[in-house]
Amino acid sequence: MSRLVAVSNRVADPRNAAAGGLAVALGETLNATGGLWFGWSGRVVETAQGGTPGEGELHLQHAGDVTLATVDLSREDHDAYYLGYSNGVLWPVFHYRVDLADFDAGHLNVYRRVNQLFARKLAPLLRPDDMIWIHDYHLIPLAAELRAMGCGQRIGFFLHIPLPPPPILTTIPQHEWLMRALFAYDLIGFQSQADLEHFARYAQSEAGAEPMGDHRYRAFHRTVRAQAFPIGIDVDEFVSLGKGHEAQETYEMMMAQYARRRLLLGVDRMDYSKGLPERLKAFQALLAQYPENRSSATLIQIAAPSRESVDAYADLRRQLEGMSGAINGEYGELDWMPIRYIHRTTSRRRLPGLCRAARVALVTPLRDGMNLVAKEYIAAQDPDDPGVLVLSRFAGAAEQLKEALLVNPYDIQGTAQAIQQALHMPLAERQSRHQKLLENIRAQDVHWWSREYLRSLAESDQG
Ligand code: GDG
Repeated sequence: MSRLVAVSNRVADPRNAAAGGLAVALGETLNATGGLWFGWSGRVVETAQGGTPGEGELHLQHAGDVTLATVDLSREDHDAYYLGYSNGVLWPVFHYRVDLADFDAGHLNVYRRVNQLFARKLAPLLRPDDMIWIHDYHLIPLAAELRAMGCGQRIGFFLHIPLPPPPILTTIPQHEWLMRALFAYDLIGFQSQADLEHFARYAQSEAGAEPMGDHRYRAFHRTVRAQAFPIGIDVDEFVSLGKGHEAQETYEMMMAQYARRRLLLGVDRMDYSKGLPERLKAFQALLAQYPENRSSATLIQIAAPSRESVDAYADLRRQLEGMSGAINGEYGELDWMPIRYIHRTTSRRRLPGLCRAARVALVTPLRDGMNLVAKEYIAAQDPDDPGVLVLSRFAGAAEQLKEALLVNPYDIQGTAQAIQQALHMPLAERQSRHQKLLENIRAQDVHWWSREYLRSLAESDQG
């Protein structure tokens, strides 16, 4: 088997299961092939006033048989590449929020420069028969930069976020350059069929690509294979985390507090794509329309801090604080508050217990590549007495999780009705829905995802 070289904005030690989904997904193959994981070190180096941005220093570290190679970024590079272009243009537009994009040409130049820097640092570490797997929107042009330096290895890309349809994608002033860069890969992976269809439409209408069968498209003198590989979770890991002391303790604490009440749960990064204000409005509508839920239903909303130096995120925080305060003020009782809003990260070891104690999970993003919380909630349930997943039709996960209660998060009344239905769903229906959902997330777990992707990359014709 070829050595796997993984590239992503952030790098984690694959021996640490708590490092997250990607570490688990890539860890197996990285370990088996003595692989290399390359990315930004997470360190920002201040440059002297008036000084030029520094060339990032390369750090090599060993994590068992895996080599971690990371590069520092200067303050200027980090701000324009990470905050400015990746999270100020690509993140909003790819989540259909053109209104939040700041198309500053200077940011694009730095985005390109940082991708060139990564290519320069990575290329000397590569071997001729390596298989390279690049992740996410921060690194779209990396393969093109590597090709320009003469790298002929197989290179695959996986986009963790949605790809919007052409009328939205083409609002990016440099969309042609960006999409042309995708054709430097041998395989492009998307989260959903919808994203793949958007790519195919763009390739045909904007780049004149010819579909060549077997998921292949030819344009810009290169052939690329494009397929959907919905990412999953490590179900067994999450189940066993649920048996741990902290998860059990959390479950028991929640059950003791909510024995007579109904617990609803939302767990998200604080991000405007996650539909948090709409979710609070739907919960408010539930209390207004179905008064039996007053003094009874409580929504715990964890909004883990994220990208706080981007303006849109600070605005969202203020909005959520205002809304949860107003709803609690209007409906709260001496012994009951409708919303428990927590703007802090919760320990991962507690999450399965919290999920298991919640009768209903609200996973209602306005747009989401996949959404792993939906899958974690299913994995954490007691199959004999499972809770109900209310899921946005605009999450990639909705293509797979058909037995969830699918909602349009913009439809506040419709979402409130679905929550009411979830709260009153009979046991037999909860069990049968949960069983099918669990089968689904087990069949397409994170190990399936990386296996399928790497198999397809190994099989794709080069160029
Ligand atoms: C991107 C795409 C795609 C959340 N709050 C806490 C916490 N979390 C954990 C969850 C879950 C993960 O973070 C979030 O994953 P999501 O998939 O829900 O969302 P993004 O972060 O936006 O991820 C997304 C994903 O990439 C993978 O491809 O599914 O569509 O946007 O695991 O449990 N974990 C802890 N405390 C928290 O407060 N410990």
